Amino acid sequence: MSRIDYLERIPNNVDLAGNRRLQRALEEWQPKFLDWWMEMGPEGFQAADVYLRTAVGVDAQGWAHFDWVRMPEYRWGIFLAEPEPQRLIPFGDHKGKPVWAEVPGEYRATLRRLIVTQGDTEPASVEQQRHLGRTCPSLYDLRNLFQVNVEEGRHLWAMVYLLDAYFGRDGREESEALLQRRSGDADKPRILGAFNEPTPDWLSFFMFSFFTDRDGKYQLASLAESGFDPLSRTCRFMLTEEAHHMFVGETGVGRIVQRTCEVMREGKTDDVRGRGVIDLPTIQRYLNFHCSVSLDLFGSEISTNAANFYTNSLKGRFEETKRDDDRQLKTALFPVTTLDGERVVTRDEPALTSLNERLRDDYVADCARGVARWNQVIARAGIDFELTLPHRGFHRAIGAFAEVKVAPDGRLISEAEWDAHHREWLPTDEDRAYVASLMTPVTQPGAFAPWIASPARGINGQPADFTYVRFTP
Ligand code: BYC
Repeated sequence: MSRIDYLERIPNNVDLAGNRRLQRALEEWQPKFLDWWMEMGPEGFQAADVYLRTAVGVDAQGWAHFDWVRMPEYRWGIFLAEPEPQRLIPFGDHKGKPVWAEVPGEYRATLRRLIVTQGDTEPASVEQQRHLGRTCPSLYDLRNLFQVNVEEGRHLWAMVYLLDAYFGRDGREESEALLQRRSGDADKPRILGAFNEPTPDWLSFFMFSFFTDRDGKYQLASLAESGFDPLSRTCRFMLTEEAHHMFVGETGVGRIVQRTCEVMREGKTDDVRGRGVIDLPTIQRYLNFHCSVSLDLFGSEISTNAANFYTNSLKGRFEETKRDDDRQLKTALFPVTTLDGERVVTRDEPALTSLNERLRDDYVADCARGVARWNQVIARAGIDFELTLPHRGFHRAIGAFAEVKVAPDGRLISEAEWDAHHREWLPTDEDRAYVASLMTPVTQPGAFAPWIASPARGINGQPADFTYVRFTP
């Protein structure tokens, strides 16, 4: 397997030492990144020793090494998946030609925009989560939060490498700007909507990791098909890390659901707010919120941008190489759920301009599988309740549904009906205050906050009472 050189100031498997100009650019950016990390990264824990995994190779097997690290000393680096020999462009107008090792001049601006948009989400999520350590439900969860955070930091490095290596001065300026924008800032916000929403509590964090990180999976998988090979290889390795983030989200919500169900059974009641756990309707409202803002991240149903990304062989479909159509889609159609006047309809649209929607479909199907697993937890407890994904038109700010009000069940409704009912569908101030009231930190090894079940197993096979984070006195 291709080892990563850890003797370098910036660990990498891209022979940085052989490219002095690039090495200098990245070494100039490194202290700025660290300043950003100290200012905007996990608050209050920069001196703690955390049991973190670090990539030591880029193979699917055995790529991670676990050890104690202070987060500012984490070895953020540049890791690309191994090149596929003789890889050919899998789709679009350039299908069948050798992949590009350099940026084609005519696609420079478009590619830069795609890479910046992706890169911007990574520091944004760290900023959104920076206060959560203070209210961790356990050392196990605290460690998982920090693992996610350092890896999002590494994903920023991944995009900055592409910008600095392939986009010259413009790229270096973009790399600086990625450290300047701030999640939720009125003057210099992050680019995409969901990354400006606060993540105030751990239920939000787990929902974000389930829904929003999963958008990351689908966007990265589409970019991993790119004809621009360095982008493809970068995204392929990022996907390996991303899987853990979604695990954190899915098992986090699953453990909350499990604990709630236990308390419902013990007390033979669904009125559990007085009993220190999060009631299922509140979990549903958080789900509705995070699902809908994440659906927005796929862009409009009909998008000429998406068509151009595909036609230019820059951004493919999910699992593009497994599709057995012509992979150019010039005459193909795709069923798109959208608005027709006052009605929600599904109608055939040109496949090329529908690519955002197609990716959203793949995403929704994946989300549904996770929700079904949560419902198994509820069913096993013998409780008559089902969590459901809201209709894709619900609470949207991007695309056709942004213009109208849609109920979670997909009915188009009036403003008055929305006003009368939205408190049943989205987290209310009371919900958020209640969830916040449960967020008291638990830091004894092996202990868990009363609103969340313990995990099925420890990280890297560690025992239940393992001290995942050591605080310095
Ligand atoms: N908020 O043609 P349209 C992750 C803009 S998450 C604000 O439909 P397009 C992660 C759009 O930019 C994955 N603006 O859009 C997860 C466009 O502006 P311009 C992130 C939005 O281009 C957790 C205009 O509206 N990766 O990795 O087809 C933790 C017209 O829209 C939004 C990527 O996003 C929005 N939600 O599709 C950490 C991949 N949506 O160009 C990390 C790269 C659209 O007219 N990005 N707009 O000025 C893309 O592939 C595309 O840019 C998008 C949008 C899918 C985002």
